Amino acid sequence: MSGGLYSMDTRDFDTNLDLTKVRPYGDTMNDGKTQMSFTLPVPCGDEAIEAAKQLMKKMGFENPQVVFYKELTDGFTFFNCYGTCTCNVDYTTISVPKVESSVMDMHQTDDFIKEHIGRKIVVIGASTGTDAHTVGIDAIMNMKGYAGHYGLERYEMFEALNMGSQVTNEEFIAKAIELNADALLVSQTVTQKDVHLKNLVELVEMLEGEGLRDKVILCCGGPRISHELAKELGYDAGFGMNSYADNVASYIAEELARRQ
Ligand code: B12
Repeated sequence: MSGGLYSMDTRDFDTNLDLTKVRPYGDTMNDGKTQMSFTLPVPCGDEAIEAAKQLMKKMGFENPQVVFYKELTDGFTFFNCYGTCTCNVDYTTISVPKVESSVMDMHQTDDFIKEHIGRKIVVIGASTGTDAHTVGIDAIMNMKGYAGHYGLERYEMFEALNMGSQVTNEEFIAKAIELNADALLVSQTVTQKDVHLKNLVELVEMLEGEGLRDKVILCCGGPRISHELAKELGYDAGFGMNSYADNVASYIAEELARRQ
């Protein structure tokens, strides 16, 4: 152990931690304390609070407490609850599929592309279908970037076009053909009634129909997207919360180099 107290993992001190039986904690290790929030379609009042507590019990929480509640509108109540979770998971057996790529910063990626590809990479991005959320795809593509990570438009070795939101799969594919795109980036935020699945799968099928699927690197991203889901849907890679242009830029550069 080096670096003194501040660099030590505080978990090293707790002898009660068993990674084969992990559960939430609030005050002391393994106490199970959990915060839950939800809305019930019932009027705000004592009966609503009792309903929330009973639901917490049915969900398996011991000692349920409502610590905050508020009427959202007539007939709807929002709750914050605390309860004790009694189950646990074996953290040591968990394995999550991940995008196989290193994560380089903008300059390293540009240098990698110069050395291994020798030309600019053409990338098109859009929030497709009925999805009107633009902030995610902007975060990845905009010149100014997001949270201190420059977007693809800022990269010297990417030719990046952000088509915005509510772009149909037809328009998206037409643009990919017109610009001879190397990589397509799809953003999906709304997942209500699984609309994202339908839309993402439709794009894959249309690309296959055009004979284009194998000619492009196909990525999707959004708050409810995982790499595992993306692969299941026929994408090359998926990027979820806390991903930045660095992640997808590094992946595209390395994947294109692999395919050459
Ligand atoms: C802003 C917002 C809106 C704005 C959007 C404005 C705009 N120009 O984008 C407006 C008001 C228009 C809107 C509308 C709606 N919204 Co809205 N909205 C949000 C809100 C508050 C923030 C979303 C956001 O900007 N996040 C910030 C960005 C940076 O995060 P991100 O999208 O996750 O992106 C990151 C990663 O996911 C990833 N990423 C994203 N895309 C991609 C793509 C690639 C290729 C890669 C590599 C990475 C990547 O990188 C990003 C940076 O890390 C969320 C709630 C929330 N707090 O999250 C609800 C939310 C997303 N909206 C929601 C809903 C339901 C709607 C509406 C259906 C509401 C309605 N009934 O009308 C409509 C739908 C409109 C439509 N047709 O799409 C729900 C979605 C629930 C669900 N799972 O389906 C949320 C979660 C709110 C909620 N709790 O109910 N919304």
